[in-house]
Amino acid sequence: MTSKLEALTQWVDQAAALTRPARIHWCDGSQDEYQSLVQQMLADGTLIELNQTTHPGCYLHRSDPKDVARVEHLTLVCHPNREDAGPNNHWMDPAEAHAKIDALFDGCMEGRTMYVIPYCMGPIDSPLARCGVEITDSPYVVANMRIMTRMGAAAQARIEREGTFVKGLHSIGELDPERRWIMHFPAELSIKSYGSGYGGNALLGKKCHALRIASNQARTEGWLAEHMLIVGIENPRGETHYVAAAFPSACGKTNLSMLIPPEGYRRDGWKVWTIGDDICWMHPGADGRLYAINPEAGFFGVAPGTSDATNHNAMQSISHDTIFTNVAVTADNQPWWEGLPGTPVTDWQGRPYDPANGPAAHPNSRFTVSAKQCPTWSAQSEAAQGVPISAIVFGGRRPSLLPLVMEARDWNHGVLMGAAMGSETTAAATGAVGVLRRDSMAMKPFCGYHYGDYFAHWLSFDRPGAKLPKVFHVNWFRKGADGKFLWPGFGDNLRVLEWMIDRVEGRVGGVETPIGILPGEGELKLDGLKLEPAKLDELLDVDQAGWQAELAAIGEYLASFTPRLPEQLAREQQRVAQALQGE
Ligand code: SAT
Ligand code: MN
Repeated sequence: MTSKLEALTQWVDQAAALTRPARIHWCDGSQDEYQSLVQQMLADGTLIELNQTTHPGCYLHRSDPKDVARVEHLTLVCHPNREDAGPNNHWMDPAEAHAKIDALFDGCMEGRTMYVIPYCMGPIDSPLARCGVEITDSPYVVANMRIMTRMGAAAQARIEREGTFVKGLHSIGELDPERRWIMHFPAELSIKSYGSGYGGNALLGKKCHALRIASNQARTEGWLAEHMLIVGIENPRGETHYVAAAFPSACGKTNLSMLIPPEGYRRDGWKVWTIGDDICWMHPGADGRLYAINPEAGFFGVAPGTSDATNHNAMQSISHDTIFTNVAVTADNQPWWEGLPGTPVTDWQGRPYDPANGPAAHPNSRFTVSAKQCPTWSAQSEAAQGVPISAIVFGGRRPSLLPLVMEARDWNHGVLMGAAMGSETTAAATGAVGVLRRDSMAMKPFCGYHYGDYFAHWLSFDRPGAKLPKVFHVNWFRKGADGKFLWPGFGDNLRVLEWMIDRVEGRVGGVETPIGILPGEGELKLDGLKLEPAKLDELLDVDQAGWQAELAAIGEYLASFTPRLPEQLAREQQRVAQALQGE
């Protein structure tokens, strides 16, 4: 039998035999190591120094212009049995997939350094955390992984103790979109990624491990790996409720996780605590509640639109020791993007800024920063047992129909709300922007197995002894006839979160409707907000004909997961459809 340590060294040896690097560097995660990588990348142009007076420790990376987002058509989930991948994933036979990508890996690191990155997703001493090792030839990936995960010696020690880890092999290859694959082998706990240096394709701890592989582990081990932020809301009495919320990429998860309470709330003593902005692992605890950890240690946030007005906490976080990718720069070498004051002189590709070339910063330009730099960072982020979740929230960009907020009548209904989620597409993935697509639980690009089985897994949490969170659906993006957003969003979203917490605590009754429970008259606290009553009516309106059509569309969408669609979920859809008929 091979020892636990040998499992790791053998795999590294195999990867080295395939890719033939000039040298191998085992990352210890130290500050010295980070600094020397930065120096090396500054020397070869991978990083560009930004203004060190205004932005100490901040650097800019310009990616290949054809490598700026996730590539869903090249992202495969290679289960031995095709059916297990479901219609929600691209699939290839594992043997064929290995052969295809190994041909690309063959000798690809010649003359390059191979970096071995042991990392831990979640607090290093948490039983809920899981480890992985990423092998890469990109120092940019190493630097980002150091910010985004608990990386280095401590993670390696845990891996040598446990023996099990997710194996991730990555090379930037030639950065040729024609020679690019992001492959997942859930049965082997392994990932192979070739030809891209972009975040979600290359930082393998993130979407590849913490969602696509982990969703498979979660299914067999009885927990949930979700595309959710985790935020703590502390009321003036000092009680904190934790909320987990799923929105598709680039729909404001980072903003909601760092929300600044409106003026009156701040005066009254409300506080917001950030645990995570993108990924949430939830396990049932001994008391029946769901406990969540953020497997990540940093934020890989969308830059455009981030400003002191929209997210002051993010701006504070990224004022130092941050890696910016594909943003523009100003005359005095500060990072710049659309939504910030000032003017760009150089665009994201390094060209003199010319509006004729489009936005100065790429719409999916990003910042990578340690979560600890956030003023609202919660020490509970390090809690080994996680934080108890009071409410789960689903949402998307829906310009019409979906009300500002609604509550599911029970868990099954909540699962239906999550499964039915839809959103307009954004720049976070390649492809058309602004098209409505169903994105169940915001996991369409990230659920590593058949959606039908995934819905069944969600439903299975409702069992004797479970004390499940309440489930809500929100829509911050509803527009009026004038095409303008009806709801101010950002800090004012706390008003909606407060209503949810009031519901959790049984302080308000809500109003039952066929689509769920909506806030009753006066239950949403709107003092200090200039919102015309007609707008509020529109935000909370239930358009019966529109909803009947929506339920029919949801029914059709769910049917696409037959024969693995759980009967319970089909029945739940029929129940709501019938309730709408009966109105
Ligand atoms: O590219 S990432 O997957 O890391 C970010 C996102 O799309 O949510
Ligand atoms: Mn995301």
